[in-house]
Amino acid sequence: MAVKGDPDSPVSKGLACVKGYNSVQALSGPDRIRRALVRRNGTLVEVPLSDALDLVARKLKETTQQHGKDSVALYGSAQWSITDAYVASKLFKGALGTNNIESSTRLFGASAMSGLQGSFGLDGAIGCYEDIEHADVIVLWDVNLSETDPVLFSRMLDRKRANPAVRIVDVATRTTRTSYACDHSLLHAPHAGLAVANAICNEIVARKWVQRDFVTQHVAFKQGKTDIGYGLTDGALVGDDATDASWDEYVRFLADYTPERAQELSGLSAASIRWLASLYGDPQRKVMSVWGREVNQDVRGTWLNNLLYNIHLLVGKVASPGNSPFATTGQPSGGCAVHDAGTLTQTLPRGVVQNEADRRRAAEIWGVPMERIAAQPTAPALSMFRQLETGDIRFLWIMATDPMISLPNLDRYRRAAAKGDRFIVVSEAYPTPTTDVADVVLPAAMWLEREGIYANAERRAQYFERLVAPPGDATGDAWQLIEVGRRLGFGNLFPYGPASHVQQIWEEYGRFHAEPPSALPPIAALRAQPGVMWPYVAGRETRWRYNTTTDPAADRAHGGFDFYGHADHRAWIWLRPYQPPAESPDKVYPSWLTTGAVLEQWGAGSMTQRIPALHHALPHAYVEINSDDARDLGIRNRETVRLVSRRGSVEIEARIDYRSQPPRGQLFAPWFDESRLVNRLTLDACCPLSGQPDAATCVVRLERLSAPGGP
Ligand SMILES: Nc1nc2c(c(=O)[nH]1)N[C@H]1C(S)=C(S)[C@@H](COP(=O)(O)OP(=O)(O)OC[C@H]3O[C@@H](n4cnc5c(=O)[nH]c(N)nc54)[C@H](O)[C@@H]3O)O[C@H]1N2
Ligand SMILES: Nc1nc2c(c(=O)[nH]1)N[C@H]1C(S)=C(S)[C@@H](COP(=O)(O)OP(=O)(O)OC[C@H]3O[C@@H](n4cnc5c(=O)[nH]c(N)nc54)[C@H](O)[C@@H]3O)O[C@H]1N2
Ligand SMILES: [Mo]
Repeated sequence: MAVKGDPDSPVSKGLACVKGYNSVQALSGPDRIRRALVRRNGTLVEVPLSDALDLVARKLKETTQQHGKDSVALYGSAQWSITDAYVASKLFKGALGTNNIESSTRLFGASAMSGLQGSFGLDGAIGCYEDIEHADVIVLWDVNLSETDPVLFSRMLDRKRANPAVRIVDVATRTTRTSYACDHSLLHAPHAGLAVANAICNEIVARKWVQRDFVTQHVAFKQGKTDIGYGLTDGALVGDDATDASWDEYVRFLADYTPERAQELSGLSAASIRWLASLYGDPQRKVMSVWGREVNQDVRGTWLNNLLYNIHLLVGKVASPGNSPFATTGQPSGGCAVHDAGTLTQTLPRGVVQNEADRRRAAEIWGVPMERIAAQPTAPALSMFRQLETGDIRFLWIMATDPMISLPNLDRYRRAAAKGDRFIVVSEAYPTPTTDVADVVLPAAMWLEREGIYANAERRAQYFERLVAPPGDATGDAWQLIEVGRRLGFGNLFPYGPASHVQQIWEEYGRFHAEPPSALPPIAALRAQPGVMWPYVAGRETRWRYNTTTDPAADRAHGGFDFYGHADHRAWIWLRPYQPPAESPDKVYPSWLTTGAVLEQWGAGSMTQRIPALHHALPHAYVEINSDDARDLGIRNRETVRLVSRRGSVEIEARIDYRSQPPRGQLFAPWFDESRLVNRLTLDACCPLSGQPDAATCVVRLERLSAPGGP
């Protein structure tokens, strides 16, 4: 087995990254889980798969009988294929009748989703990757694409190489390999995006760069709640209660955000802010903004998404080739839209549980009584683990994700999961810190060992075949869920065959999305092509939504654009103020720590650490220190230091002038390494509108372990 990029793929154009080229080796690590495991007297022992599935079904039934249907929960993943996700939602929401289902999507994409819904009324990207080939300016807000999406970044650099006038600007908190490859690098303090984005809008208005016709015809102004807190105690999502605002009110609101004030809040110079605004404001240039996890992972992540849309809406640079505000998202099914297939507590395969019409549609397609689908959302991801802590949740099934590494404030949730009377099922391919707390482990078939469909950030559904047999008793996640559903007596809801279930499930899911705004391609089209974008209507995919020349759901009666996601057919500019983060540097914890991904390792490292070339290239996490700070502190390259936050501490190797350079007072550490759990330090505050944790940035103290300059 070997891997090559698919030259016919319109996304990768034949390229793969170093993880892609080595990916098949992730299937054959020596400690691959091949059999089901059940914990007996403290140790996991092999059992026949059907015994393990019987036990899972029995525990599910017992727990709901004794403690009610909301005492069981499923924590899944955007690493799921869409068909896995759909079956999971059907089993929990449609069969068991609990909304206790969440996924890792909450950790990276929830604010992208709520931001799109606030600004446009629907989730799913507006534009597409092809915008790269049309843009004159590409602004990267916080994404370190040279490490986290080198294939997409290559496409941007190709655009630049072919058209030297194209400008790529990196707006970030530290200087990375991405910054070096860009034309300009602008640094600002963590959590200052709200101030910078509002100041750009202030400057666009002051310089009269606003596209008046577009704004008059297609935009409405809205005010939301401002006293929303940090989601620390109550996990319930806060609603926005939009009220109308006027243009004059918006201009008065922006008056607080002069470039000079934003400079004070962000450390980015007023001149740089004015220059950035001039790129957006220039009527001759098409602008694409790309942002990722860090914009979303903010206690005001929804607001920050809204503000980035505001910039594009003011200058009318949206929904046309090259004019594109674009949120990239992470894991394979990370496009934060319909393909989530109902795997967040509030979502159904289409719409939300609070909406009666959405519940009725789901009940009809699933063939269940409508009353079975609970009308109130339950606990978004971190609250789900807090309920495990309190005992409100007693049975938790974790699939295709490794929360005992990836959750923030990790010690708290590791303790919760380890409590004696909690029953934890983990579907996994390898032993991980999450299987360490499992009572049952179900062996998972991985990518290429089963059929499936992923959907990427540009709304492109991509089909993959089963190419090799899974090891031992390993099966796909959907099939495990189906087997447990049948054991619970819901066989009539899961009438799928072992070889045909992916096609059957995709067709059933397609019934949720039969109308133009979100119509899905048939599986035959997916099998015939390397990916198809939805909305897919009359055999054609949609590249730019809301544009009446390209989107079959948009109505020309509204002019060039029809923002049909909102009942008023307008996109909304939100008045979102700057507010400070949940914690900021102080005397005791003087440094910002930002965390993130590195090229060689994926997610929690369980797959890439089993690939020898990647493991040897970067076996362990480290902390990067600004070289001047390191000299002042007497810290030498590669000595071990201790990082301490309000929540925990980690001993870790110091790196100076390594692959990136944090500014003074700032540190950076990747979080992939199970032997150096960086998430013991991070904070579990949330954006209260989206429920997404602000997991990636917190304040810490750096301690030396040896005498200055010593060994
Ligand atoms: N501090 C900090 N924390 C973070 C982040 C950060 O930047 N900083 N990033 C956050 C982000 S963006 C994300 S997306 C999350 C990611 O966090 P996780 O979702 O925990 O990370 P992954 O490594 O993608 O986890 C996937 C797991 O599924 C297993 N697996 C692979 N294929 C299959 C399959 O087909 N079926 C099953 N059942 N299992 C399979 C893999 O072995 C792996 O253990 O972490 C978040 N946590
Ligand atoms: N090699 C590799 N690639 C991956 C992944 C992986 O695990 N490994 N995971 C995939 C997934 S699931 C995701 S979600 C994406 C994530 O990919 P990206 O969105 O690129 O995320 P990171 O590299 O984790 O962090 C981006 C940058 O944000 C900076 N930053 C921190 N705080 C702030 C802030 O307040 N404001 C601003 N403007 N910037 C800030 C950080 O220093 C960091 O350099 O990558 C995907 N690609
Ligand atoms: Mo992610």
